[in-house]
Amino acid sequence: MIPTYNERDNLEILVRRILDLGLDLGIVIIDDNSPDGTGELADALAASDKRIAVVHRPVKEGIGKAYLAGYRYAAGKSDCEYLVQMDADLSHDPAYIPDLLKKMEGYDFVTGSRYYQGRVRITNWPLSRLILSYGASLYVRLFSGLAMSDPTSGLKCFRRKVVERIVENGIISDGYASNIEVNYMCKKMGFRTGEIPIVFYDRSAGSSKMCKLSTVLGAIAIVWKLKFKRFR
Ligand SMILES: Nc1nc2c(ncn2[C@@H]2O[C@H](COP(=O)(O)OP(=O)(O)O)[C@@H](O)[C@H]2O)c(=O)[nH]1
Ligand SMILES: [Mg+2]
Repeated sequence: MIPTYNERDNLEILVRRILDLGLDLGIVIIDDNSPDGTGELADALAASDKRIAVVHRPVKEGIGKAYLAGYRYAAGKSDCEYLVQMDADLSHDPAYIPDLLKKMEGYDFVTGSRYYQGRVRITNWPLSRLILSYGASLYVRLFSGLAMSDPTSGLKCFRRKVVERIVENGIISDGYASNIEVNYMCKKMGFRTGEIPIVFYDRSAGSSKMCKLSTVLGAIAIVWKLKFKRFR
């Protein structure tokens, strides 16, 4: 599952690299009516290969809602055993997909961690972005009790039963805090949670959609909101 907003220069390269893995998989692209034509490119890719599907959302409502649309799509697919979620901007190397799937043998939910065992593996990020991300991971661990080295990572793999439970419970966050929320939810629902180390490559094409202020506020708030949420 790949959420996209203005990723025309990255999407096709990513899709080719995923398909070149030779795995038994399908790709679903969740596009929020990108002004740069990413949605049309996704349609053209889907028309050329039946393993590719596109969910078009009429307006940009944030990555949390886009993720939820992808989870809904996967939850309804009886032939979907695992769902891998990754960014479109080539920050998440598709070569990690086999590693995620291997790790899933003993887990229900696995994340790709940029801070595995305390070592930072990120290329080309400005220091301000690294401080924000690492600070968020410390904050989340301290106040939510989540024992994960990278609770804001967007690279994740779920068993379908986990995705179904997420859909049933819904997601409160609109933005990037949704990654924290999903991790917390999986833990609260009692799923076995694992991690693999990954190197995160900063995007070389297009631009980040993350607004630092709203992400910080969203991350601070979600940890406390979730303490009061009951999960089904
Ligand atoms: N569908 C959709 N995708 C989004 C939205 N915001 C971000 N994305 C996608 O989510 C992924 C991560 O966003 P990105 O801007 O790279 O965030 P960063 O890597 O944290 O700076 C990329 O594939 C984006 O295109 C959104 O509102 N809707
Ligand atoms: Mg990115």
